[in-house]
Amino acid sequence: MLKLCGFSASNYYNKVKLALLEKNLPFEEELAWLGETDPEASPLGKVPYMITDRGPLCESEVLDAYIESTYPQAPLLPADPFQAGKVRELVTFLELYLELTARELYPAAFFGGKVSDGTKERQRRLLERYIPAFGKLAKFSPYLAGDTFTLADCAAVVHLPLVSACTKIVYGEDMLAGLPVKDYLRRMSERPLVQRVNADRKANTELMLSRRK
Ligand SMILES: N[C@@H](CCC(=O)N[C@@H](CS)C(=O)NCC(=O)O)C(=O)O
Repeated sequence: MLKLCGFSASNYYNKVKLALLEKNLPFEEELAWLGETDPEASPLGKVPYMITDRGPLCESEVLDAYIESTYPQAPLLPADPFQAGKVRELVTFLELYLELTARELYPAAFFGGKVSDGTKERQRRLLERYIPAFGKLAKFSPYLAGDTFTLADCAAVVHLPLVSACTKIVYGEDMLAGLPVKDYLRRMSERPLVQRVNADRKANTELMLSRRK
C-alpha cells in the first residue's frame, strides 16, 4: 500500500493527500516532522515523500504524476494532452510563482519571525506581477481549469489560502482579492474530502505549534 509521509499542516503534503483521497486510493499516512524525515526517501529533508512498493519518491508534483499515471481511476488530469498541459500550467503558476514567492513571507506571517523590508518589497513586486498573470490562466468556472476537478484544484485548495492569509498579514491587504478566489475556495470547501484535509490540517497545525513552544 502507498505510504504518504510528512505532516498534515503542510500544504504540499495536503496537495498529494487530496489527490489520493479524490481518487479513492487506499494509502497510509506516516507522520514525519521536519528534521525527522527519511534521508534516503527525501534527500532535501522536505515533505511530502511517498513509499511505494517499488521504493521511495519525493516532490509533490512527482508524487501526483506517479499516482495519476499508475492509477487511472477517477482521473485528475484530462486525457487530452493539451488540456492536461493547461492543468499543469496552472499548477506551475500556483507553485513556482505564487506559493514560492509568498513562502518568503511565511516566517513573518505565521511563525513569529522577521522578514526584512527589502524582502517584503521585493516579494510584493513579484506578486503584483505574478498574480494577474495567474488570473489570466485560471478559469474558476467552477473549477480552476474549467468544468472538471483536476490536480490544479488539489494544488489551489492548499496554496491559495496561504497566499491570501500571508499577504493580508504582511501587507494589510489580500493580494488575491481581485480574483474570485474566496468564492472558489468556498465552493471547494463544500467537498467532503477537502473538509477532511482541512480538519486534519487544523489539528496537525495545533500540534506543530505546540511542539515549537
Ligand atoms: N517542491 C517541494 C516543496 C515541499 C516543501 O517545501 N515542503 C515544506 C513543508 S510545506 C518543507 O518540507 N519545508 C522544509 C524545507 O524546505 O527544508 C514539493 O513540491 O514537494
